[in-house]
Amino acid sequence: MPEQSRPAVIKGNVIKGNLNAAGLHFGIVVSEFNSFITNRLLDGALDALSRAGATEKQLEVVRVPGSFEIPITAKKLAAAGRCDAIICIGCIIRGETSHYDYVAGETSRGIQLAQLDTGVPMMFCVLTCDTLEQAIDRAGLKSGNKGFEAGLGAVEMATLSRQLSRKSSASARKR
Ligand code: INI
Repeated sequence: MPEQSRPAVIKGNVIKGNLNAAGLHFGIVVSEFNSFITNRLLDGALDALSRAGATEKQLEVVRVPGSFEIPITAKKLAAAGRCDAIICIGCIIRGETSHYDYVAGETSRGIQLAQLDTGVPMMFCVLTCDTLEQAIDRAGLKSGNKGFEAGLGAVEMATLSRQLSRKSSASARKR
């Protein structure tokens, strides 16, 4: 018989981000393709950042032609060293050809590589939808605004990242 797990008697040192944007700097990369949707996602992200206490001085918005151009732009922005987190906003809608698969696949892969290469957290706020209606639902209608969620996620990851960097430099000093 497998041994039953018992309630934990120790909690461990839990490290978690918070929703206070004070002293942080954010980049937002927005695709112009399907701007009817991406501008609404941008509004949602800005709303979340402002509710977390961010002001305009703490933000920079960079516009790119399409989602495919988001990864290189986010990587360059991260490499410039100003941003604690970057929000990547796009909207890819399935068409009649396989173009969608290439754009969606490379955009998500590129954003993941960009955050792993630079160490700057990047929020994946790129909608990948079969229909325009699905995109509208996620840009402020039935399914909330994914930009707002990404904005909160950016603050949480930026504050978490700062804590982790402080901890690793403190433990390096002890050695
Ligand atoms: N870019 C998008 O952001 N969404 C789309 O739905 C889309 N479609 O369907 O083609 C799209 N294509 C453009 C692409 O991102 C590049 O800008 C283009 O291929 C030039 O590199």
